[in-house]
Amino acid sequence: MSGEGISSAPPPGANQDWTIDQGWEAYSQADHDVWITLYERQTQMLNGRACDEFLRGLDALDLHRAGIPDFKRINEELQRLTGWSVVAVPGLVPDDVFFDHLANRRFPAGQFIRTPHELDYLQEPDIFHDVFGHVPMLTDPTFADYMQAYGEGGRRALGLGRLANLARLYWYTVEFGLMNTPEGLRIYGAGIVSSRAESIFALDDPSPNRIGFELERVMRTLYRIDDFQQVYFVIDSIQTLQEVTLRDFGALYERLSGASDIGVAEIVPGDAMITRGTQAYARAGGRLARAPAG
Ligand code: HBI
Ligand code: FE
Repeated sequence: MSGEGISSAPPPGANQDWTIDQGWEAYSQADHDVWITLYERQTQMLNGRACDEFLRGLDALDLHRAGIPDFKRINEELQRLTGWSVVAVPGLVPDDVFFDHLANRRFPAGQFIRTPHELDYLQEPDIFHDVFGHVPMLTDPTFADYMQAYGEGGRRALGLGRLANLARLYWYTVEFGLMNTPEGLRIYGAGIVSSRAESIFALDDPSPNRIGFELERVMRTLYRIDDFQQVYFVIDSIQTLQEVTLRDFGALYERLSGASDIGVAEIVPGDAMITRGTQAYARAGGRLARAPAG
């Protein structure tokens, strides 16, 4: 998630906007098998866990069991549904490049896939996280607009020096968001839906706090990139998320520049508690401190 600074040059072989050819024909059978393994274990689990928008998107794109999808194929349907497309990139791209793609309704997706030895944890976003995790939500028209607005807002935040605040909004919504529905809590965050262990932890474990989404609160909250989250923020719907983030953030950034950060396990006055977590998991040292993920 941490970009690599502004205006660094693209790596050799990449275009000026950091895109590369997906090179779909060059994936090996072992690469496709990793996709199939991950795809099957996630889809089995996500009924009743992922939100309807995500599950509908997965169906619409027909991210089938045959292996790594060809972007040419998914882009036809994605273009038709919301005008978005997926473009291949080598890995993390600089913040300004990332925002420019989003503002133009292009989602940059890692071209490579993890090895069979790192099915559960890897640092850089690969094609499974990016395509399975992010792209289904981009078939939802409201979420599609939210992501474009994030790209536009990102360019603005960069200019104003408030990117740290805006990145927290992305983290706690696009990556790790939960949604309150009449059927119960559901996942919409890509970092959760693309992880077997966190898809269970985020909804069922007594450890993390689950708190009603409040924009300013979220933008003040630190996050961790090395383990399961200690707090999840819960929206009522994609529509309400889009409505509260549509307004101009100028005044908000002013207030944030004088406000203190909030720790990952902190509860502050005004929090709408959905679950008060025990934090038992984090206190016991977490996953990565104990043993390699299995
Ligand atoms: N690049 N490929 C890729 N994917 C991301 O999610 C990403 C990125 N560059 C920067 C970035 N995210 C974040 O720093 C911003 O959302 C703040
Ligand atoms: Fe992501």
